[in-house]
Amino acid sequence: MKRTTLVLGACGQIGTELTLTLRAKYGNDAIIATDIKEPSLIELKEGPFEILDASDAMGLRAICEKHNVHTVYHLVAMLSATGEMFPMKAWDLNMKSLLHVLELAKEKVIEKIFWPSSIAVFGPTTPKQNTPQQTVMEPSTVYGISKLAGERWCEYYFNKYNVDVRSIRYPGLISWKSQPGGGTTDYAVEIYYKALEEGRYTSFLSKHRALPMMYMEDAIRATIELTEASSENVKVRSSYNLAGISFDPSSIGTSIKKMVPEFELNFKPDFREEIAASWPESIDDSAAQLDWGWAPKYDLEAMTEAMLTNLRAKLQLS
Ligand code: AKB
Repeated sequence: MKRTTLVLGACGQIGTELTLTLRAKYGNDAIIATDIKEPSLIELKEGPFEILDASDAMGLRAICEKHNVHTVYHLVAMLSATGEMFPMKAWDLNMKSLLHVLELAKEKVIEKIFWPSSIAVFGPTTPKQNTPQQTVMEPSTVYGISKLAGERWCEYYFNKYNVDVRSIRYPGLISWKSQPGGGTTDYAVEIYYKALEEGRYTSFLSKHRALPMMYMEDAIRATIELTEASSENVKVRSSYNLAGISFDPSSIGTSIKKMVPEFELNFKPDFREEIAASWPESIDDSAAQLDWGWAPKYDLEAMTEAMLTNLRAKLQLS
């Protein structure tokens, strides 16, 4: 039986696009999609799909054995804003599911893992501009604490048990095919929907609150490039810094206005402002550039054009 690739959290913002991209590349049957719920996007059912709670160790093992899984893309997590409402649930889900996958790799049931970390591993004491790969890391959210602990576990399993685990510290991700949920950077997706549907948006982050962000196409490419890079080039086994675009609500508003001149942007910061204020504004990703050749393609203007064009078609707006 051929070895397959498993996506955990295939119905999520990243999981949806990663599953579709991997299936286009390797064929539907080579990619096993799993999630705790049935997919709303019918395309996800065009290949194998299994209902799975990623914190269920036995269920996960059974699916890996049944499908002879080689590589697991672990994309299950409770994000920063929801995590602050349900701290214990966030810790439980984020840690348990990762440790189950690491154990399966240690036992050689599977061979390779991709697991996402986040800019949330950084905190208020981290340098804000051009945040280095190695720096002060004192996260102030449960999500950030769980991601930092996860990074330490990944490096530990690599050093102790030779587990082939790879990871990226994702910035905020912007996509039109699937929506994010429960993150602090979600405003940068909502703003495009509201611009087209209502012509106005009220940002829950303040006008000049800049954050590192990335268009989904770049993020998916980075994810696959790192996972498929030859092992000796993957020198960081905790998680790689990854940079795309850095912008604040005001600049994304200006870029939208160029294509939707009537667009009106207002600001009403809520609890997410404090989370955002604890994160970097821009990221130094020279290690990713050097080790596995990372280079983003999208800047703010190119992303805005892609988002508005694709969303117009998706929402059937003229
Ligand atoms: C969030 O806002 O929680 C996520 C992230 C930056 O990891 N998008």
